[in-house]
Amino acid sequence: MINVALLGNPNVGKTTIYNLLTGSNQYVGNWPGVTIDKKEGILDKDIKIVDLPGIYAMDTFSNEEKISKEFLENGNVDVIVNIVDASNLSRNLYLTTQLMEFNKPIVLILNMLDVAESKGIKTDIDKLSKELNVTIVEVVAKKKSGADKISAAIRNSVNKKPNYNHNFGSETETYKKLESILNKCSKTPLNQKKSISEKIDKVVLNPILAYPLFIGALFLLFQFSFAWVGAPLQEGLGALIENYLQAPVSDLLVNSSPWFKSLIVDGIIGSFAGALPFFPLIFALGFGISVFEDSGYMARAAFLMDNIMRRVGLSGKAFIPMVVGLGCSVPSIMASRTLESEKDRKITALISPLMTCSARVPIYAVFIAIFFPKNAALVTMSLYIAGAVVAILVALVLNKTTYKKDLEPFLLELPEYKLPTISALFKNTWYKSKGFLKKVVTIMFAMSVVIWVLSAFNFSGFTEDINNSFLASIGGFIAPVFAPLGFGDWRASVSLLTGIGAKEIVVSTMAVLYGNLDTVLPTLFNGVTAYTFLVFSALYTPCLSALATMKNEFGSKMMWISAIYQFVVAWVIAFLVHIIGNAIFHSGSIVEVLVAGVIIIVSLAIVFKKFSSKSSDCGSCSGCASKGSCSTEAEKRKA
Ligand SMILES: Nc1nc2c(ncn2[C@@H]2O[C@H](COP(=O)(O)OP(=O)(O)OP(=O)(O)O)[C@@H](O)[C@H]2O)c(=O)[nH]1
Ligand SMILES: [Mg+2]
Repeated sequence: MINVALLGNPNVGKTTIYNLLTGSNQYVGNWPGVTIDKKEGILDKDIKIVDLPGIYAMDTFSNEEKISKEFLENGNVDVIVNIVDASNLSRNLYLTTQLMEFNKPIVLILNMLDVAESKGIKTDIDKLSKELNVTIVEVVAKKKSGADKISAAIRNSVNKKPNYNHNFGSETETYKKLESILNKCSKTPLNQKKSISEKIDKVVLNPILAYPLFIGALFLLFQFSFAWVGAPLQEGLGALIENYLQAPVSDLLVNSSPWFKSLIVDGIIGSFAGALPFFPLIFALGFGISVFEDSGYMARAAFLMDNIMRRVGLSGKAFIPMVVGLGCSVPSIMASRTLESEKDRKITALISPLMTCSARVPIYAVFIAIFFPKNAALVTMSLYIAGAVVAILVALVLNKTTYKKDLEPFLLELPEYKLPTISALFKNTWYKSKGFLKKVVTIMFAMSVVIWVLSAFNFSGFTEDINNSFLASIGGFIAPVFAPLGFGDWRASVSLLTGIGAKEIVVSTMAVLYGNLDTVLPTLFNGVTAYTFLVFSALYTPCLSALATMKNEFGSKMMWISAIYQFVVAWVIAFLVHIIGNAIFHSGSIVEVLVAGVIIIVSLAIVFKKFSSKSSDCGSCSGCASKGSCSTEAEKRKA
């Protein structure tokens, strides 16, 4: 077996090439730090390929970079396949010079030739290959070609003794030698036209337009997924299941025992009817987020958020795990590995699950369709924003109390904008949404049956009156916790409790316990309590998988902190929403409410100002002082 390690700077296409070589489907995205763990695959039966997190240089600090470094130092590596971005050679080859020190055969892959070409960069490959004494293969990995060339180059070089003729010396000396080699081998046009990315950034990062555009993009995302795709398809699918599955099966079982009919119709089909129709919505939302990620806009959003993040003591990089959290909290907790300091990693892992994950989306969809159909996108957006704002406030408090430490520089590289391919978009969307389908047929199905058993029986046997069931007794016990929030109904409490297993289960439990949600929920909730329920659902305790991930990454103490603090925060905020909502809609004059509202907002602003002090610049390079961020890692290193 030939052991090959794929190494290179972040976001140069390592995973794209890994997928190409091994036929795998690992996640690819247009920002640095997508891969955070090593992955193994096989090429032609006898070549083992290991995909690794991107790494800028060997003197590395973040956790995922350490994984690559340690693998190279301790792992079994016969050939290093070093992938470089042909449009950014000088920075990429700096790592190559460091890889040479391991004295292993290197195959250098020049990827992104299309981008280099569009920038007018021309490289003499033969010359460069001679200068560096390495085999070079040119590819455009995105076009899915070049696997044969790479495989041949690996076989050719595996038994060759490396003979690297450059001693690159210290960091600056290095850079100097590399520059002189590149001057000989590569030509970049002097009057380089502004690249398309630069032109787009003039608008997207414009100080006045950037934030309205960001909010507009989010609004469009929710309008598209909730109102345009989610709602109509949800209704259609729901009707299909009801008319063509639930009703006929119910007719079929007309002569069977009531408990058996109830198990099949209410327990099993009821739970599917309560969950499956949300799949189009989750798919559409995943699609929209994938467009943000693949196009390169997400990295810009992180850049825009850097200012706000700094005020709460975090780097803009923390925003990426938060965006990942819009899909699922599990990868978002893991994505916090890309942050340099332990403090940042812990805070980010604690706040990311406050972002609305896709599993919470069905809860929003059910309540919004019933209570706020005319303002679907606005109400949805308010819940997403609530998650983000609470996350930022929690970070602020943690930073001021528990995890005090100096700020680190923001080192997120802005990738080129790329037009995402349809196949890549669908792959990424499927990656985000397949978990929902899997849960519908596994945990949700199983939980629904358990819920049905507990709701259909008591010590005397089968009961048609759900209020006499085992579950009613359990629910009655926990319902008082939620009574001050306005939804002390035991069935709502039980649904929230099952949501700690997985958030998708909340609606399927409601479907089993309430039957037809459209007719029952309006008798138990009004606009204010419905919104309060949504706010609580948006913020409370992450699911068991997220808590297990927290334990794996940070230990059990963090797991318990995460579970308990989110419950408390959700409860307190939902309580405030309930009181304020009632004040606005159910009591007092509008003037009283407005005055009270202004007083509360001003007080919150004072508290926020008191806690947050604008951090000074990191001082690492002049770029930070003027732009608030290093545009490239290399600039920082050079500085
Ligand atoms: N234009 C162009 N884009 C490419 C090419 N190869 C990969 N990409 C895109 O570059 C981005 C990064 O690709 P990845 O394969 O995730 O890069 P990576 O090196 O694994 O990134 P990290 O895991 O973050 O270190 C994705 O948007 C890819 O679609 C190419 O040859 N040309
Ligand atoms: Mg990768």
